[in-house]
Amino acid sequence: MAIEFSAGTQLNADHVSVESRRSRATAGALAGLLAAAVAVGIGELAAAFVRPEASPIIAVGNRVILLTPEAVRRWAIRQFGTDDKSALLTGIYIGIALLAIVIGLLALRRLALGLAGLAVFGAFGVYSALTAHAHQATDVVPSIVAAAGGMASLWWLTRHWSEGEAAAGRPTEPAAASERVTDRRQFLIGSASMAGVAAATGFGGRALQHERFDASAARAAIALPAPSSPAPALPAGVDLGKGAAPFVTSNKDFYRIDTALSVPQIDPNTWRLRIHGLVDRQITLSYKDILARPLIERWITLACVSNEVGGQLISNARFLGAALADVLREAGVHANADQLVMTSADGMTIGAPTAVVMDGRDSLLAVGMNGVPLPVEHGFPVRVVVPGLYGYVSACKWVVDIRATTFADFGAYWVQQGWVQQAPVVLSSRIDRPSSNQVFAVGETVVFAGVAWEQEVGVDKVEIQIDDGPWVEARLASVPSIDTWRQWVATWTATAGSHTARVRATDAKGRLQISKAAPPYPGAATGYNIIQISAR
Ligand SMILES: Nc1nc2c(c(=O)[nH]1)N[C@H]1C(S)=C(S)[C@@H](COP(=O)(O)O)O[C@H]1N2
Ligand SMILES: [Mo]
Repeated sequence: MAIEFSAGTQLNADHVSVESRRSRATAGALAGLLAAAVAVGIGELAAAFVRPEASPIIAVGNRVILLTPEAVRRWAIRQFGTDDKSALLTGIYIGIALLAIVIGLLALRRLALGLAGLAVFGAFGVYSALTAHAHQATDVVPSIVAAAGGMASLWWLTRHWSEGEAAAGRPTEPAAASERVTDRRQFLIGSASMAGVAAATGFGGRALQHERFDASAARAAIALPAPSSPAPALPAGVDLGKGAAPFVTSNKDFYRIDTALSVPQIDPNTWRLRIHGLVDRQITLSYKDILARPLIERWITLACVSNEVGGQLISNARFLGAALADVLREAGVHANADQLVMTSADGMTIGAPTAVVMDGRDSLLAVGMNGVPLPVEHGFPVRVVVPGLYGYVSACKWVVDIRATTFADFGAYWVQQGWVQQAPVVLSSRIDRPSSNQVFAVGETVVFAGVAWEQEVGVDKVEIQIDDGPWVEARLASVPSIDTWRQWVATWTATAGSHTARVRATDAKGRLQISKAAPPYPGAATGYNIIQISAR
């Protein structure tokens, strides 16, 4: 650290001013950063006594997500994929650090300005907490306490620095030199302790949040009942073993897309699902009620509408759950209720077409995934899964409310962002192997492998084309149902030069995949997955 505080040296006037300006800037930046760190830490600790979502960082992050234009959000998903949340949090920390430095520098000039800066910070936290979906009144507390802690720290640090500076400005006064040393020493000791306080409250607060709110212990205690209608045994040959994505995606590899910066931690014992709106009778189900229903288990491939051609935002798992259509029939959904608006514990709304959900497909109130209770980040305790619909119009995680209404009456979250209102999965195919730009030897047998999907319809044919050659039919893997993706494999003998390889699928209704390239927004990407390879 470049803070100069040895009082004995007598420097010439020019040197002193440059030197002291430099150390003043360092001190200001340090004071600002430490004040912000203390604020963030105290905010985390306070959130441990309210709830994790009330952490100022999380509240502000969620607000930033809501304030971010949809185009930027799409860019972030394209750039960072499922790491979009860490990218956002990193951005927020960097932003806070930069603002904190400015606030610290201001504070050394005029303390009131620095304090006002921190107050604005706190106010933004309060505003974020108050405007979050599904917020609670006490959510503002951590932001207020955090701002107060940050302001106190800034005040203390700048006071000690300024008093040291004032003493340094009275060089003829015999007591001044030692006063300056004492103040500078206090500034440094204070800084170190504040760094300690920030780390202890920050990390301790996070740990305490986990301790008090983590749903994983409750999840671990759950024994899922056996399904009354088990998933079909996987036929031989669902995996061709040639480099396509594995037929079953493990829970840890399953893609994750949601707006939840802090994953909702729900106690299954207090969880309730309310079904209401345009229904004959409102129904409220507990987790036990769901488990007591006949459970069905199905292989279902879930896809995200934001998936680019060739993208990874699609996975396949064995889901276990209660039949959603049965529950809706018991509630007596009115004929005019063309939309089911599902709300999650964090306030996300997802709207699905009632007719599609109830057309006989295996729409689930899912509780299990690949033989275990739903992972917390995939919607524990209960989520919706509707085969054949993109996640954003069906697969509500942490679902707590289903309201029968109309599309005319309500636009769900993503639809308000401009995504199309109703979105059946589009017939698509992907090349998983070889990787783009891979180089082969002339005469070598090149193995192409990948997956194709159109849930609820099924894939009947996959073809690859090298350059302008003929379309060559690939060998298809077996599938347990039309609700999953399907592996394919094809071979080609490499000829010299660089080549373009493309893939296309035909569905069980004989329809060819759309060749026109279009980006995901506003209603699913189309176009063939194309890669370049070469041989020499
Ligand atoms: N509560 C909630 N549910 C949600 C979302 C969300 O942001 N919040 N995202 C949806 C989207 S866009 C998709 S693609 C799927 C992804 O589910 P997964 O994360 O389990 O793969 O969840 C859907 N359900
Ligand atoms: Mo999605």
